[in-house]
Amino acid sequence: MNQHTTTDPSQNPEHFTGHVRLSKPKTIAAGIPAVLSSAKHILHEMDVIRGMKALLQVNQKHGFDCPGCAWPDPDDDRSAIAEYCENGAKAVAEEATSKKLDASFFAKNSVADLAALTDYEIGKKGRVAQPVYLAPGATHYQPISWDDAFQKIAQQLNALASPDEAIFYTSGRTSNEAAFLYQLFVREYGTNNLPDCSNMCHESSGVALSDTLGIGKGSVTLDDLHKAEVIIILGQNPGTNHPRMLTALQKAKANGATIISVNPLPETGLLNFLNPQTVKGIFHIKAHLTDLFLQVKINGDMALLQAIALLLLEEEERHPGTVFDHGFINSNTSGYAEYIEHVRQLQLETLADACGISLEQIGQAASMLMHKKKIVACWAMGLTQHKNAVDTIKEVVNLLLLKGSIGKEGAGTCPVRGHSNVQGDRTMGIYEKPSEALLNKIQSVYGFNPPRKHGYDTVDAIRAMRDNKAGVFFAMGGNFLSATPDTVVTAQALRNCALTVQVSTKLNRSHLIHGREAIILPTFGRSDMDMQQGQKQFVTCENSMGVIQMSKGNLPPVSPHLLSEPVIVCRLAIATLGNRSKVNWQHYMQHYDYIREDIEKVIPGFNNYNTRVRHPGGFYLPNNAREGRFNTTTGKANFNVARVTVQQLAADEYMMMTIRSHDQFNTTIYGLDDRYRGIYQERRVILMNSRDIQAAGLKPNDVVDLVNNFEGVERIVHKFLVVEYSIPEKCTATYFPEANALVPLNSVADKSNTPTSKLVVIKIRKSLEL
Ligand SMILES: Nc1nc2c(c(=O)[nH]1)N[C@H]1C(S)=C(S)[C@@H](COP(=O)(O)OP(=O)(O)OC[C@H]3O[C@@H](n4cnc5c(=O)[nH]c(N)nc54)[C@H](O)[C@@H]3O)O[C@H]1N2
Ligand SMILES: Nc1nc2c(c(=O)[nH]1)N[C@H]1C(S)=C(S)[C@@H](COP(=O)(O)OP(=O)(O)OC[C@H]3O[C@@H](n4cnc5c(=O)[nH]c(N)nc54)[C@H](O)[C@@H]3O)O[C@H]1N2
Ligand SMILES: [Mo]
Repeated sequence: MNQHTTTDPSQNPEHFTGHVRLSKPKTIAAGIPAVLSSAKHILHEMDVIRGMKALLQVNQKHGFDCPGCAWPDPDDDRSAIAEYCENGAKAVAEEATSKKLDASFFAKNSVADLAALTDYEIGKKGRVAQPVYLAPGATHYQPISWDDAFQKIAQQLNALASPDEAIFYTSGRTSNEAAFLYQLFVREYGTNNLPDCSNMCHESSGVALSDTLGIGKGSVTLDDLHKAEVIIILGQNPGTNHPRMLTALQKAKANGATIISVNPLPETGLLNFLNPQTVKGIFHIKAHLTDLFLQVKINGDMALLQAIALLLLEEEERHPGTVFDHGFINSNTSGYAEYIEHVRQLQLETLADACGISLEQIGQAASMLMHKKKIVACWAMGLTQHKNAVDTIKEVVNLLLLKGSIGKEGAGTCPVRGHSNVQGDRTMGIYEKPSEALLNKIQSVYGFNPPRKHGYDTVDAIRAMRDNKAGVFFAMGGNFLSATPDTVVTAQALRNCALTVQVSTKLNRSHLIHGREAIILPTFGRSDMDMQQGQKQFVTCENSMGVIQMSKGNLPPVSPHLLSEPVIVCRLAIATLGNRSKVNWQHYMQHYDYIREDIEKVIPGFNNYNTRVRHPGGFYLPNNAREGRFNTTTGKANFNVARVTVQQLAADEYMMMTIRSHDQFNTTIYGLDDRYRGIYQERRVILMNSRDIQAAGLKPNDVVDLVNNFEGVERIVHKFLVVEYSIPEKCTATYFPEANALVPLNSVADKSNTPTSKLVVIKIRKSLEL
């Protein structure tokens, strides 16, 4: 049998910190400890003045968009002192650090030395301060001029047998301006190989919502959330990953909303919240958020939703017209009869078994929804990263359609986005499967014929590099190696390339696992001041609710040798395409207003872009589902029929979900504590149910190895500490990215090709070597 083990620099070193401390999970999120934690992270990275200057600008109407999550800012009043959260402060501290990596750092530290560090240690080194180059066979990165760097990349790109042998990845922090230019360059160069982090994130939401509602984005505004009667939150941990959402939930509660949370873990922020930005919060008056917590089994959501639908149907049949919104269903939907026929066949007990929720609690959830008409459903990675993710999200839509809860105030879909501009990057055309409409528009505006063949998404890009079908890998941000599944396979894929290039703010493991040659191009982050031709520039971003806003950094960049992402793309395009190009790249570098003028010509919804985006608070993009129109193949909102499947497990097998701790942003590890879950100073942990620990002959604090076996390949990660936790039996949790080596490349969601990072089947073995 093939074996993929992890004693390889593509992984975090397999050792413990030796300082682990466990306490009871917290019952209340935020409050004063959150404020203290923000201050600690800021002061660790920079002096007080730089720190305050940065924080006072976060998410202000004339400031910069928080480099953390994509949660929207209030349209009206923003807290004058700080419209940010603890984890936003950590994101700013991490980015705006005054530590920098110059030539002497790279001369002193070999690539192998750096790869032997943990992700936490690598990230704390500081900002990359000038372009660096790793020659074939070299052990150290060395300085390179920008011109030489662009020449080397251009040469390699132009030497490929076909443009389809190059891959251009994007992470989700890239601004609209940079993203638009990047996809334009890539398409003029000749390929649609534009994988992005969305492929691993909300792709399943995009596919499900496009099929059912005709738009791959959520439909609600922040105001809808405030006005909802019921909010269901599935597979999301807002207390950690979208802390400002708690303020919106608190406001909704004050207006009378009921909140139902569906999660295998009793996540702290979902249960109770102390708002540190209000007087009540400071005086410790907590807001109780969740009214009903359903501790579902991993991937039990579809069964739960169908069980609720069955109870609603039974009541509707007893009292016709009291539960379902027939007016809405008749005029706006398609597939109702088939869907109801399917629900009628369902067995409540079987569904309850499949999701692990008692009949009593399912009944409570159904009665909370029964006579309500304004429902918002929020979800994130707990729904999207499963084999049946697309169908599960369609099941969420089914429920909203039955209740007429779409296209009206206080109701709708709320897939809560991850990276701060991941939604905007898609709007700008970062997509391996571009629409014909976009390509035709590019052709008519620029006069070149963009390639029509669809490109590689993230999983297919890894396969192509693994199989030597691609030779140049270029990343606009992100940490491809550590964020993707099957780390050992991805590492080999990157090593197969002739050249790997990373446009980055901070050092990460993707710089250390590289192609035959490698280049790091250092760039501005959100908080950096961007001057071009003596004029201060701003960029724009789209948040989770489709609001376009400007973002203007105000901190002096750590080094004079950084270039902005838009300028990097323009200079790369000039170096690569030369006279072949029909695009005036010089013009775009002079002032970003010129980029926005052309975005307006190509992308729908951006009319008067330069004027409207200068209005404080920006503007909303059109959203057909919000307006109650459904641009689907049927012209209506579509019900979907799907069958529940239950993961079969042998006696010694478990389901494992890979989740985020409170001290990380994806692969950037801010610190080693997961404060809300009561786990301190150690990330190599596996959360298990106490009965499972006992049945497996283990004890808390035992050291175990985790093994996945998929399609005849064994994947192993060593040395994880067993932690007893409130989680359903047969369900376990580890942190991303330490456990990514266990996620099989071929284990993906149907239709969206998203890796199934929330359900990996594992075995747990006691470690032999301690
Ligand atoms: N501070 C901080 N903020 C972030 C990020 C970060 O890393 N740190 N990442 C950003 C990004 S890119 C994203 S996509 C979002 C991620 O935001 P989340 O989706 O909240 O992140 P995860 O930690 O992956 O958490 C998934 C949640 O789903 C639950 N879950 C897992 N499997 C299931 C399941 O089968 N069913 C149900 N109902 N629940 C399940 C887990 O217990 C966990 O609470 O956050 C964004 N914001
Ligand atoms: N097992 C498992 N795997 C997962 C997930 C999971 O839940 N479980 N979640 C998935 C999800 S939801 C996502 S979104 C992906 C994330 O995948 P990525 O977006 O690729 O990863 P990040 O860790 O967010 O990238 C961090 C790096 O981005 C660079 N960076 C930061 N800011 C900027 C900037 O402004 N410009 C540029 N050019 N670079 C910048 C820094 O160098 C930093 O090291 O991971 C996915 N992988
Ligand atoms: Mo994400």
